[in-house]
This record gives sequence, C-alpha cells and structure tokens, in this order.
Amino acid sequence: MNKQIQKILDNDKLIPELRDIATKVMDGKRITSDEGNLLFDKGSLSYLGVLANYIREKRHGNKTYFNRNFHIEPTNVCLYSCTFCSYSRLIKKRSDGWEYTMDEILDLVKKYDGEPVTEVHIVGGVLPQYDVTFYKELFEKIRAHRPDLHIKALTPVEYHYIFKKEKISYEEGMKIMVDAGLDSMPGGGAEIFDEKIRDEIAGGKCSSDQWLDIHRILHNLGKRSNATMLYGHVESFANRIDHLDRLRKLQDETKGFQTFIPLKFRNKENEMAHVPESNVIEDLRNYAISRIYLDNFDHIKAYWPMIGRDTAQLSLAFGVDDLDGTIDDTTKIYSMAGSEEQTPSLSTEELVKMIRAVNREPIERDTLYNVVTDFKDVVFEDDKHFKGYVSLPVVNN
Ligand code: V47
Ligand code: SF4
Repeated sequence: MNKQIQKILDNDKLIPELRDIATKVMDGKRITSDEGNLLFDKGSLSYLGVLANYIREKRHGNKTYFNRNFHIEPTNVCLYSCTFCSYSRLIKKRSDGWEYTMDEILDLVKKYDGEPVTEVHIVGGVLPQYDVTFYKELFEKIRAHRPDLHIKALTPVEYHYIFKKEKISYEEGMKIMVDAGLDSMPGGGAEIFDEKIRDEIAGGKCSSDQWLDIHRILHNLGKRSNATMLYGHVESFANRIDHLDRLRKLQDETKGFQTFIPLKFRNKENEMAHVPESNVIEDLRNYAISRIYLDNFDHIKAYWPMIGRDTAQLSLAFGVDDLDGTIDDTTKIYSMAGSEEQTPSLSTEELVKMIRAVNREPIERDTLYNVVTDFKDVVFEDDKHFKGYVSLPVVNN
C-alpha cells in the first residue's frame, strides 16, 4: 500500500466519494466522468497531487522526458479568428506578420545542420498559399535534406482546410502527407471540444468531430500524435472533463496518442484580454486531474514556454513526466500571447539541471519516446543541485 494514499484513506474527514476515487486509483481502475467532475469540484491540491504522482511514478518512476527540437511557424497570419489567439488579429494588417516561402522554411531547417536535434515541429497560421502541394513538397524536401529528422507537423485545423480546398477526403489527404514524409502530428487545434464554447472561441475552423477524425485516420495509418486542451478561459470544469473523455474514448479505440498537453490560456494581445488567467494552483490541479482521468495516455506534458520554468518544475510532482523540448527560441505564439518566456529557449544542459533540481531523472527522448540519452551518468561541472539522486517516495513503499 502506498503510504501517501494510505494517509488519504485514514483521514476521517475525507468525503466517501473522494475515498472511493483514491481506492480506484490505487487499484489501477478507471474513474468515471462524474468522478472527474467531482475532482474538479472537491479535490484539494494535495489530494490530487498524491494520486497523480502515484500514477506518474508507477508509470515512469522519476524519469522525466524532453527532446531536442525546434519549431517552424510558416506564418503568423491566420484567416481564422480564434478569439484567444494573437495570430488572428494580424490578418487585418498582414504586412506586420511574416509569410515564409518554401526556401525560407528550408533555410530554417538547414540552420540546424550538424546540430543534434531530432524533431522539427511545424505549425502556424492558416493561409491559402500553404496548400496540399506546398506542404507535400515541403515535407519531401525536408525528408530528402535530413532523413533523420522527425517531421511533426500541422494540426487537423490546417489539414481540414487544405483537404477541403483540394476537394479530397481526409483519408486521401493524410496518405499524401504521410507518403511525403509526415511522421507525426502535434496536438494543437483541439481547444475545447464542447461545440458551443468551440464555436464561441474558435468558430469556423474544424469541428471537434473532425479534429478527432483526422487523428483517428492518422493513427490508422500507423502514425502517432499528441492531444492538447486549451483551458482556463470561458469553459467550465464539466467542459474539461467532456474534452478529456472524448480523448480517452478515441485512445481506447486507436492507442495512437502519445502525450496529453494541457495549454493554459494566456490573455495578452488577443480578443480575450478581459478574461483573467488561471492561477498556479488551478494549473497544477488541472495537470493532476488530467493524469488521473487519462488512464490510457502514457505521457502528460507541461509545455514550459507557456507556463514558465518554475511551474514546469512544480508540475513534475503533479502527474507530469515530460517537459517538451529545447525549442531554441523558435516559437512566437506564446510570447505574443503573454507567456513568462519571452524568448523561449533552453540548452540541453539547462533543461537537465532544471529537472535534476526537483530530483527527477532527465531522459532525452526522440519524438516516439525512444531514449536518446539517459543523463544518469552525465555530470556538468557547475551543477550545484546534482549530488546523485535521492530516492523519492516511490510507489508501493
Ligand atoms: O492550438 C493559441 C494554443 C496551440 C493561445 O504536440 C494558446 O507536442 C494559450 O498545440 N494561450 C498550438 N494557448 C500549440 C500546440 C503545441 C504546443 C507544444 C507542443 C505540442 C505538441 C503542441 O496553442 C493552439 C492553441 O490551443 N494557443 N493561443 C493563447 N493565447
Ligand atoms: Fe489561426 Fe490557430 Fe490562431 Fe486559430 S489558433 S487563429 S486557427 S493560428
């Protein structure tokens, strides 16, 4: 019996429903959506942290994953007008934004020649010139230039738009992309699946069912993808559980998702500047509930450029086992939306130290979670935190 969960069960002030959930988690049983809602309503940070950390350590021990990646955002102008997004406002003064050509994008890829990066993450605004022909050629050219680089690119938002324009089915379209070199799909564009809220904040772009459908099709082609949830704006806790539930159902069907990434709504430079941001307690509760609810997802990721380094470190005790990557100052969407990290970039050494500082074990992974480097025996000269690992309260003690 895990000692910390035992303490929860010994607390006679705990309401019976929360006691039942703790028992289920300990027994590796799935919680229901009503129980998920109860966690949001009644679960204290410490209660949720104990349960989420139990699951995290049962799956991964102290291991904490990151990768060496860079982002390419082909454009920061977008013809959609999601109210939470700092990119959408630029369509009105398009000349203030950027619209990279094929060659400019390839030059960005070539900047990393000889660097030990394993992944390029490509996602940006939606514009007509970026169509099936453009992306097919782009993937082919990246693949030819650097066959070892994993291409994680575009979301159902772009795919839905470009396939519709081309008048081809999702199946045909995704096959063209995979044949051209697409390796996996990032988790963006999910926002919140509740149709009413989605329409309010992200009207006009692919629907929730279409988002899920495109992931299903990619999974059926043998490829993996991630999933996100944009939270902390105008959605309710029940909307979040509904979102997690739709993901859990698709994952039962395909097993194609690798990682779930909660994305905290940031309120600068967008139409929702009047909506206050969630606080750190709410962010940590949300990570923990995601870890507890998504029992069929291997990984929960904290995207550090969005939430900042301190919260990212804290999240490692609330269910998170992945911190994304080094990023190398190549994404603008969050700095534009007001995240703590104005020029997001961390060297591998900095990421390793950040993970060790909270007594977790850094593992560099590739996109598919194969181990690239286990930093167990790598000592950096000035790593004041690293004195060998102190064992944490691990599972079953
Ligand atoms: O879909 C836009 C979000 C997403 C804001 O799969 C905002 O590994 C907060 O999905 N506040 C795109 N969020 C980014 C994304 C992602 C990021 C990192 C890793 C992976 C992965 C995926 O960014 C959009 C939208 O939900 N977003 N504006 C904002 N103001
Ligand atoms: Fe465009 Fe994506 Fe921003 Fe919506 S979230 S405006 S689709 S870039």
